[in-house]
Amino acid sequence: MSTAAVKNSQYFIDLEDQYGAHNYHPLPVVLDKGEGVFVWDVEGKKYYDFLSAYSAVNQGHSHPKIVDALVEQAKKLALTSRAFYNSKLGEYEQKITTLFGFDKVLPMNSGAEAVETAVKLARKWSYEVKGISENAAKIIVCENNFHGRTTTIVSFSNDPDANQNYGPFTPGFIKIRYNDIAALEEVLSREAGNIAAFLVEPIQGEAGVYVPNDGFLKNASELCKKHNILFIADEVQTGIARTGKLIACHHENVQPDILILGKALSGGMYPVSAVLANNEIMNVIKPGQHGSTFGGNPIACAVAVAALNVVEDENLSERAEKLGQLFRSEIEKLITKTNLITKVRGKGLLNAILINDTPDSSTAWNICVQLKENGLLAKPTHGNIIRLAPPLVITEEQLLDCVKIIEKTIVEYQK
Ligand code: IF1
Repeated sequence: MSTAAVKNSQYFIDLEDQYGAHNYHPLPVVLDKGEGVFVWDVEGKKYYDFLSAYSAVNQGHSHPKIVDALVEQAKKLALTSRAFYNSKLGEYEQKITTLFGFDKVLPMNSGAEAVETAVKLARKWSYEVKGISENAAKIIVCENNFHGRTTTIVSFSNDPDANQNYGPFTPGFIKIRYNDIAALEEVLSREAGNIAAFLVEPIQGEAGVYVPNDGFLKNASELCKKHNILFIADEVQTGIARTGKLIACHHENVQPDILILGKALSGGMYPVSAVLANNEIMNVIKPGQHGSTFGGNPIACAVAVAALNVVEDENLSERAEKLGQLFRSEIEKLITKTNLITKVRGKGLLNAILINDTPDSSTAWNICVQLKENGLLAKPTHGNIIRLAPPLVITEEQLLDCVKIIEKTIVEYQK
């Protein structure tokens, strides 16, 4: 065979299959290029991206302003560690704290690291400020949560894929049903004295874009306040304009005690995550007590400032709100014409359609393969649900074009 083997999709799939750990089962498409709402595979086929790297690419692929920030900063200074000050961190910290309304930020890289940081911060606060006795602090979490992949985080997952045979697990977590204010009240009335925090996703992403009842977040945050418990919002996926507000908590005028951000904080350009809190909480962590080699590095700071500026300059929250309503109303129309989709739900441009089949059937997967053939990329999540989350820079015309692709795919699939 000639040495110039064709580097087609199959070539790259085979390489990953042979040399990479099998911890993912990707759709069979090999992406090579992205711009705005579009991605292209190695054969040059163009797709609408309706995953946005799990809501990391809210600002669109390779946004020129974010690319420029990355390139300029990479040429100048990439990494100093936190052993020294750098000329990018302070202004980034000022920007993010002002925008989200907190005294301070603690910069990390991945979402999971930021969740870990929030857990450590809440525990430390609970011993040093609230006065819980040593090692007794508990954190309330929700069933079907997804907060990342570290050993502590999977310790409080109830998804067997996430935690089976990864034990022993970190103790100190109490699980309640999501969207169940009575369950929260019950735990708090029983043992609020030993509880540090309530950790919650404002919309459960991995569970299938599960939106809680109106008032749940507000009531939960008020209960927490009443019992001197920190309300921690994991907005790694819902944050940064995705749901039609800067953070999903703003839909209910809730300001969390601790806010966790990641993903779109960098427009997906670079791993950048953040934990925000006010001084009374954040000041319990002293020099040497937490950190990260890369957290707060100059590239991350430059990229995040650019990514946040794009969110503001291009009114991405308002766009997500308006286009999300349009999208759901269009899908509602489709539902009247098919029995393959039973429901559309979501907020802003974080939506999901429920497929009319058993949770363990492969219908959602097969539909996603067909969507791919028709030029739109989406991924099924738990229980025959398809998450639909395009970059927020999508235009109304493009969105309606995507509705047509979805409709065509569903109609074809039924035949
Ligand atoms: C994967 C899901 C999305 C998150 C919330 C923390 C993290 C995530 C609310 C951790 C990450 C990702 C990870 C990704 C799949 C993806 C996901 F399907 F698993 F649930 F987005 F919907 N908090 N979610 O959603 O952030 O450490 O990954 O930066 O492949 O595991 P990370």
